[in-house]
Amino acid sequence: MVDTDKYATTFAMLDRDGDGRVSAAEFKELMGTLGVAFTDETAARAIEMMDADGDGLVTLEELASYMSSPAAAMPREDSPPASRSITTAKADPSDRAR
Ligand SMILES: [Ca+2]
Ligand SMILES: [Ca+2]
Repeated sequence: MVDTDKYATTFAMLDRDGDGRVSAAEFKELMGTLGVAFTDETAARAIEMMDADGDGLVTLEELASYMSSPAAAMPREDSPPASRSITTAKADPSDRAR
């Protein structure tokens, strides 16, 4: 189980139109407001990394499980997500007790 509450605020920031899903465009826009210039491609890649079911949109649950996974890291330009398949899905939840 993932503590989605912990990421609800972050998710709300990302989900600019409030439809419960974050698109690459929304991600890019958010990064832009944070002063980080993301290209469409970089934003799409970041979404891909978090998009567990591959529908191109990130839900709060996907964001939460991505953020709480040990593999969580910002996308690097030299490491396309396709080459780092998520095989640790069943790994120890490594629950960080507060
Ligand atoms: Ca949205
Ligand atoms: Ca998805």
